[in-house]
Amino acid sequence: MSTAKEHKPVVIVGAGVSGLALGNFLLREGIDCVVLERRDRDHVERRQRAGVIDTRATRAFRKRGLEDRVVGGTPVQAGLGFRIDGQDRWLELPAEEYREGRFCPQQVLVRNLITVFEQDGGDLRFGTEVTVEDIDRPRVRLGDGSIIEGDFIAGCDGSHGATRAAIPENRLTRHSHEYGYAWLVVLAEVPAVHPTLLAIHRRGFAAQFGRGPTASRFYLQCPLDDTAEDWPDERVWSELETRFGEPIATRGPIVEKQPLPLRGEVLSPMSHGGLHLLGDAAHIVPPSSAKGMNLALYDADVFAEALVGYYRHDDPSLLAAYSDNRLRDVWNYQAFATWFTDTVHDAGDATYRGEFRHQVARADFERLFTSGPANRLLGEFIAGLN
Ligand code: RFL
Repeated sequence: MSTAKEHKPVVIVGAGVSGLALGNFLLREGIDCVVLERRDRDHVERRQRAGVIDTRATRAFRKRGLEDRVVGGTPVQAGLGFRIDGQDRWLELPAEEYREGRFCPQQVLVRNLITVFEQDGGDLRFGTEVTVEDIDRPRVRLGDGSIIEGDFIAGCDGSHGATRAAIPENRLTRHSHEYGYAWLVVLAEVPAVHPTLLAIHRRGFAAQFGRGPTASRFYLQCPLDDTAEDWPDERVWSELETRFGEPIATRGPIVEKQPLPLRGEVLSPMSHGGLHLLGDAAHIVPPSSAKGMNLALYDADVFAEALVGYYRHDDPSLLAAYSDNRLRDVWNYQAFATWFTDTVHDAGDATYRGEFRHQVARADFERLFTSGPANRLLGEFIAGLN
């Protein structure tokens, strides 16, 4: 086993959106870093999840001259398409805040980030499983036994990664929330008829999101103990048709089907000695809020600024404030995620949380159509500008 040792100022663990965005941001600033990823390139480039880069995240790329090279896709619509008990209702949202967001599947963003990072001379190593040896004097071990020491470790390795696991339990508080239901997450080779459609129905929430020209993500609210075997393809299609109140135009192959319990989580603080957490390693929001990928990008934006202060201006204050600043923002978006998720689910199937919550959610939902301030607030959260 090799005992080779190298030094990199910033050791980034994980080549998902947060790690790759951070790597690119640092490269633009001339700050040396390495991105270490345990999976192979093909796996990382094919992983399908989010579909929208919001206005604030788009701006983080633009201010560094990366928007044209990294952010693909068409502008998002200035509103949300709902189908409530089979009736269409279009919720118009403030157009100016939306204009800069893009429909861009996560795997397209990741592919572009990898390409740009490599074109610009970045050090990116796939197939490299990392374990963290020390977070106070930052030091990681790679699968071949070699060591990399750094000034900082950026923990960008998701909720099951090695960096959060390296933090002693007595230095960390985990705040978590279970929503009490799951989504059956379905990926199908079917073009999206509607770019985004959210169905509120007595049988449960359902949604469809386009994922590029030939694929769609469908989501079906289901009980926590449901398994993929409970949902043969025929049941998926017929339940979607019931909740959407229309036939599915094309029933293409279903390529992925898995239940995902909806939950929220925040790890506090996000900084521990030389280790700083970003993205899902630090916080989880339910996919219903469409904020997980975007929060990961906000973290990368703020952490990169902090490192620029440290290395270029000899000013460690932003780094010292990173955790507090990010946690304030993360809780704000957890508040949005909780409210939005509760509202669109409780307004449908009352069997999970009762008729009282159902009526409250219907009232909350109606306010979005009748109150300018409520409508604007939703628009700001969706754009990432609140
Ligand atoms: P990632 O993207 O999971 O990347 C973490 C990377 O770390 C690697 N890794 C390691 N590498 C080296 N050594 C180790 N020991 C390692 N351990 C792990 C992993 O292989 C991986 O490559 O985390 P990051 O960067 O924090 O990004 C977070 C986002 O990916 C996530 O929040 C979003 O995908 C969440 N999400 C959505 N976000 C949105 O903004 N809008 C959406 O519409 C949306 N839809 C979704 C979603 C997540 C979903 N799932 C599967 C949970 C829909 C779904 C179904």
